[in-house]
Amino acid sequence: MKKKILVTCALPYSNGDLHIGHMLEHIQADIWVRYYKMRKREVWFVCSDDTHGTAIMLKARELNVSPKLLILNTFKEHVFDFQSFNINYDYYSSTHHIQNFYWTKKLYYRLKLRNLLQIKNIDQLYDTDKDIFLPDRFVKGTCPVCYSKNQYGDHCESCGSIYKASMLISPISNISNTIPIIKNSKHIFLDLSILQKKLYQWIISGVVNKNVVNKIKEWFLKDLHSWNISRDYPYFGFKIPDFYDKYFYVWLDAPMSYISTFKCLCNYNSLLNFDEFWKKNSHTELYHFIGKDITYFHVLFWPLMLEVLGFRKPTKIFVHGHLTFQGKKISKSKNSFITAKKWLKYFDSDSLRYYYASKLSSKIEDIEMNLKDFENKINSDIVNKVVNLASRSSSFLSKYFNNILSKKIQNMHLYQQFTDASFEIGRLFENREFSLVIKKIIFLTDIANQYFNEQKPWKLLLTTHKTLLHEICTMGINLFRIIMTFLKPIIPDLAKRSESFLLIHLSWNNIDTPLLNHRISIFRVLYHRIKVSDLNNDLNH
Ligand code: NOT
Ligand code: ZN
Repeated sequence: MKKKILVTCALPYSNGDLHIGHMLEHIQADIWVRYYKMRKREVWFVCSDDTHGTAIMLKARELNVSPKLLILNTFKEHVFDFQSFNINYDYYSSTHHIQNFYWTKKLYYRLKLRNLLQIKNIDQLYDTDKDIFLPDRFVKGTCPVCYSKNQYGDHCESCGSIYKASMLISPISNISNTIPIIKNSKHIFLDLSILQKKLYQWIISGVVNKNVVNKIKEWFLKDLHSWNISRDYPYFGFKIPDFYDKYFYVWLDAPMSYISTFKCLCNYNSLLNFDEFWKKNSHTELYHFIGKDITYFHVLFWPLMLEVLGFRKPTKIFVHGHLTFQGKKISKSKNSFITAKKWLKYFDSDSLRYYYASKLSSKIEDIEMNLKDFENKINSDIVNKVVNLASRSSSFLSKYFNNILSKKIQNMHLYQQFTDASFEIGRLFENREFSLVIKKIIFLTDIANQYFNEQKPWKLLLTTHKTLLHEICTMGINLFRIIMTFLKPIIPDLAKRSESFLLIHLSWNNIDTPLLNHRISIFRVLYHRIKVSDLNNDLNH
């Protein structure tokens, strides 16, 4: 019996639209999940909105709405966008959900019970104009070590030093452009020594990509002190039970949402057993898809939380690189900001899914979105190769054979060569080597089209070669069917249209038997050629 699987993606923040950079991860995970579902594995896929923290509070102020209204509206938009890209979550929740509050409190009480929390008095920068304590990213100043100007509150990009924001020289608040004051307040710190003692071996034992392991060793060398898990009022988040004006830091309750969202799914689906997935020696598998920028939280704090709760640890953490556009991280470059909705104004979702798949691997390198390359790839692979195969075969079938496939195919040997590829393609899907999946599929598609060219069905005389013509076109349709079966996890919309055309359900398990003596439907254009000039014009305005 194959193990059951639980898959998560990183939680998008509730303070803005989803853009195509977010989609990279959700598409990557969704393809993986769809593949396993197609192979009849039991897979559950969950995620939620990340609703707490200073950034969300400030965004709500800017829009002049309450944070609760902001996260509610954003939630609807995010759910809509994910659906539009066929990201098929079994449950999508919110970190503000009561279930998540329950788990966050549970974690807190466990931490307390194990004596892992300490109260310390610390100095922090306070913006008197906006009345908030400034998170490190919201303040800039001169590095106290090398005196470089314009450095963030936690580290210097010029000399690499790490320091406390209160040590910055001439600090300026990024929110109000005023000089912050230093204010002292009590905070709750989580003792991280348990990491060194219990978790180090586990963390470097192969749960993450090799390149990431070196980074982790560096973090351990630098000494892990303690982690501040509280924030002062005003803050949007969950209140800490024993204090009247303290809130849990967003990064404490966000990971809890992996647990609480799954719990919501269990409440909704009574066949699912929560403990089976989360208990210590669980026989299920747990996978997290994340971007490289949040590795720190997932390999250090997250397993620590699981340890304290007495839960299982992740099977693997899949780290990917960022999406870049003209060489810059997409979330940073203002005029190239392509939201999910803007994308769908110009193209369909399959096109983005296909393009990403053609570039994704198990490595953590960044991925460049190049619009010209995108246009070429979609038009050449999907339109000229894959769909062309169906269209050229079906034209004869409808003209002379009433859209009914022949009783045998012309080349069983070639057919088997295609079905045999399913082992390799399956393995590549499992290892997240999607670019190689596409390479292999396009290689097969080229062979199929070449087969058709060599047979020259248009030269066959109906009077003498009708059966041969029938079998060649049936062959073409059958190869198309195999190709679309392999592509189904990547481009589900085109797969659906192909199913309506072939009048079958594309399923991996029955490709060994060719489709014969079967009526297909009239061919209608399955995919339209794309052009990127309109989006380019939009971006340049
Ligand atoms: N909202 C965060 C981000 O960087 C991701 C939270 C992931 C959740 O976009 N948690 N954990 N662990
Ligand atoms: Zn410096």
